[in-house]
Amino acid sequence: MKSAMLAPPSRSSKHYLALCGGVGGAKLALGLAHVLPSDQLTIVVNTGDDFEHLGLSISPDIDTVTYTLAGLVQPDQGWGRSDDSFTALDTVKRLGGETWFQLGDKDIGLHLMRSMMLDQGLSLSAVTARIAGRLGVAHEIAPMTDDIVRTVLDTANGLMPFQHYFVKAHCAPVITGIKYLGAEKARLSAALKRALSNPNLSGVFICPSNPYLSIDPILALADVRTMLASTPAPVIAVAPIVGGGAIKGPTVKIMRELAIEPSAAAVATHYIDFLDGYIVDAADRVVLSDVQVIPFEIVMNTLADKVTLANRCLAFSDELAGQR
Ligand code: FO1
Repeated sequence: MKSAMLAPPSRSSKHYLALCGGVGGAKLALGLAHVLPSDQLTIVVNTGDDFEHLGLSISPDIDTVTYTLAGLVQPDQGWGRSDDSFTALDTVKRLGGETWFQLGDKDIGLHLMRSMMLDQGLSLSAVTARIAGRLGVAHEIAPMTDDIVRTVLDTANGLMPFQHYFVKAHCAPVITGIKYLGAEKARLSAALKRALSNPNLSGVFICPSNPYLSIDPILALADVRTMLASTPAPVIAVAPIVGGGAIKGPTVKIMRELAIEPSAAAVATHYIDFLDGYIVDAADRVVLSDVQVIPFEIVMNTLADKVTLANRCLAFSDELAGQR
């Protein structure tokens, strides 16, 4: 819990930062984008899942957030484009290429453009901003870094690249550790640095993404944990676990394998050096000294759920700032 507190800035000058991964995080990011004007929100996305595949530069979490905010995401799976076709991948299969990573035709169009712009020397930040703008997203979506960081899993069979573990192997291998290769030397993206040092920063929201696979790569960047611990803005996390089960994905499996009790409380403890507020499901009784915990409906199925939770996050940040 931080002690240095500033008087809250006037409403119109407030700025907020959301840190997120893919599907779960994108839901809260969408809610925040619905309730905040575009100049008051920066969404910084994990790039540890990025990889080069079939000659393309793929940034799955950035694309999930972008498609979600653009209203283009495939709604059942929460990633990829809605109404996509797989003609290109059929050809890849016929020619003996790898098809374990589902790339739709519309999605491939985006990856072609990203790959070309990166090859031309544009930064991932510039490419992300250009794509989001072209798809009609007004809010700022930025990678955590323009440098290369790659999440790899330590398994009994050696190190596995993230997408090989997550998609190709369906998260089945038992993991003994996680590494974020390149993170210690990677520089923060301009958007992340700007948001964290913005004197009007009024709240940082850690979205309900996988703490170890999606948020930790961001926290592994030099100085991010220290900057979160020292910002006068309240830092609030939304639990990715409800009643001891992950809302989505392998969070609980990973926690067990890393010998961490799979609970909402354990996730808060993971963030304890910078956390001011924690939003949990009413089923989870979490008591933490120096962190205010509030129960709320955190499972977001509908747009209304996302907007309601986003509004609660904003009100909570006001409440915490007001207590300082
Ligand atoms: N996730 C899967 O489980 N299977 C896939 O084939 C898959 C393809 C894919 C293509 C583009 C994209 O942007 C995301 C895609 N994802 C797929 C999601 C992604 O692998 C993960 O959800 C994230 O990396 C974890 O946040």
